[in-house]
Amino acid sequence: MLKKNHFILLFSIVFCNYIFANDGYKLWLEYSYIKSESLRKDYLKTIGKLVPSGHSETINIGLEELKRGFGSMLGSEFLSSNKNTKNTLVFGSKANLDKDVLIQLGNAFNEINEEGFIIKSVAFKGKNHIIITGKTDVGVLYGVYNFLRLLQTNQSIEKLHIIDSPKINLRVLNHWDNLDRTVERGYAGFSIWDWHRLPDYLDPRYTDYARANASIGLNGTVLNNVNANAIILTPQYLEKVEALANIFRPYGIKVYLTARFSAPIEIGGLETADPLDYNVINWWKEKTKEIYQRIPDFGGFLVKANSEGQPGPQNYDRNHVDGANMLANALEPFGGIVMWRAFVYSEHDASDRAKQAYTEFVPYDGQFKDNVIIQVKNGAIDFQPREPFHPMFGAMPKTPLMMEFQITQEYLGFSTHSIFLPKLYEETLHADTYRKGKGSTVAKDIDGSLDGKRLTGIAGVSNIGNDINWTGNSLLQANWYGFGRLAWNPYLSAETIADEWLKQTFSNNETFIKPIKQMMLDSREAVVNYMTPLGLHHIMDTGHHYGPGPWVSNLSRPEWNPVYYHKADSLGIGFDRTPTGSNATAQYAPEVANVFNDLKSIPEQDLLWFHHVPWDYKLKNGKTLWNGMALKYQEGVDQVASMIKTWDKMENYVDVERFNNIKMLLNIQYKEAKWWRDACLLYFQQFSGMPLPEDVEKPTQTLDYFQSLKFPFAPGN
Ligand code: GCW
Repeated sequence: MLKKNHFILLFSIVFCNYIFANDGYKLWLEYSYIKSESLRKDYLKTIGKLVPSGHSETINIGLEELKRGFGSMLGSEFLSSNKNTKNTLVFGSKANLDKDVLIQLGNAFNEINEEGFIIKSVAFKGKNHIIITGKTDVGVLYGVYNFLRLLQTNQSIEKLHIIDSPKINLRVLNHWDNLDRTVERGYAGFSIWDWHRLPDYLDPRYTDYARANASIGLNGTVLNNVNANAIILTPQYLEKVEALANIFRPYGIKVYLTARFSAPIEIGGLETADPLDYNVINWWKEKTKEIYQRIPDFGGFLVKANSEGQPGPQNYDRNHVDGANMLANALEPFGGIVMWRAFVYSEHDASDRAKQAYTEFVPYDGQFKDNVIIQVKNGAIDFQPREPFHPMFGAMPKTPLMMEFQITQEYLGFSTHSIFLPKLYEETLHADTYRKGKGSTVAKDIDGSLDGKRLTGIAGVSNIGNDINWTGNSLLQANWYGFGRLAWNPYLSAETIADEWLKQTFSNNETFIKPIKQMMLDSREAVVNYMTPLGLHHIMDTGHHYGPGPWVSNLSRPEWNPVYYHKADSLGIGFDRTPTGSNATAQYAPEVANVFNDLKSIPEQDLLWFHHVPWDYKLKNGKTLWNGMALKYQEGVDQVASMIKTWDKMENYVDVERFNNIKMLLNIQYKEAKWWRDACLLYFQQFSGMPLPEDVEKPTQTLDYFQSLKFPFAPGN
């Protein structure tokens, strides 16, 4: 017979596991029980009965989400207390609201777009109500998640009057997922799309993915890699895509596919993929029709053409406009769009790689069809820890430009390095292009307000895989979250995002929030410091891009070699992109170019991106370039050491599982930060011929050792 203390023991084992085990799967939809009784009581009193208006899958998802959120945050009291109250929480779209309710909302609907929402507290007929509404059911769902966020972050829900709409139309994740489930540049396991078992086996994770995206306002997903495989467009695979689209639809998420330009040859049996060829045009028209028969709200195609060996219109002496417009014509009758990537650089073009996209695209401004949007990476090279904004932003006033950020950390230490990317995103979005005078920020080009563009978009290359916690490192969930929040509103600050993410994901306790928020906000600069300080770039080891490789110089294409980017020699270091060098600065507005060209005005963080300067060049702090650079590397290492210290103090505020996940990864990051520092400084020292300043730790190994390291199985390659 079990004795009383056995029960206690059993209970505490179960209970402890419940409290202390958390694999991170729930992301920011943790809905932790609200510990403050008075806050819980306030919430319970104010919310009252749930009254959905209208019937749809989307409204039902909203209802289930509210029940789940309230049940979990407010506990069983929620179910009992709201029976005896007169208060209600009414949610439904405009068309389904009662007249009494509508009157209370006045003109608010004029202030939102199709995906926007209104959350308002009103009192009438002696009762209090909270209304969550929008023009569409999906708008209502966004409102529901926003309302839940208020509780998750312990905010007041009295006298609510929130009116909000997304500022950007297309808010999409790009999955670089291959059909064999490997993920190009993916560091969180394999692809979550189980193509083999689709369409019959619908992994519950697909629904959880859709929930997570809807909760931050993302409304599109490109399922497959931009280095595309035409097989995704065959009926066998389209049936699988259709199954995913059906799951995502009620969450407001559209499915897009990458279109391999040579698909008419590979799966269509044609001899050419020339975009002006009648049979090719027709093939794409028929293929598009076939897709829409299955998926009536299919979003459209994302295309990487004539880039890094991918086929494209230039194979047939045609140009980007010919290629993009041909696909756009096929999609137009169904309302689909083409996202045509500007990530191009050619082995036949000897000019500075940083100039090539602008040179190839800007002359075509105004020539693309209305349903084409050009997808431009945040910087002109390739997702580096820091890049000046891409000069194409602001430079094509008649062409919609879509931002492409990388959420996965190809050049940023993979999922091992804890870095909070909204700091990087914010820097690019706030950058001023000066195309229409001061204040012409990149964000204003992206949201269309600078030139009155109607089609607007932003894409993030996903960091999601089938690891239990989605992103391999629990802290990196914040980058998926933060990308979504900035896609909704590119003017949000990284600090706000860190604050709300931490509260939803971990705890509202200020003793935890304050130091960890600061740690996140500083983490991006730490990575820049120990990898590529002062404007250095693309010095990662080649191919896999894991770890330092500034010495690599033997690859066939010059611009694949790190030496191409840092140009270190006995005289100095850096890439001269001013008029005395490649003159890439001329692609910016004169106000910006002047700042970059002049050593007196260039921000030091971009110094070596734009200038080749001598080793004894004087930095603003009076130190020589060599000493300053060495100290930056050391600073980066020290910053990671302090991240570890900060995290170690948090043991009592975080469940064991996530605490250890992050702790172990931070320790690896520390090792790798030192590796970066030592390898880069030893290598560059050969050119500077100068000793390391005193405050820089002695290298742990020789340069030969670092150069001998090989990583044949580095992930994501
Ligand atoms: O960053 C480079 C990557 C490639 C990638 C390419 C691109 C999908 O090394 O892996 O290909 O950019 O963005 O197309």
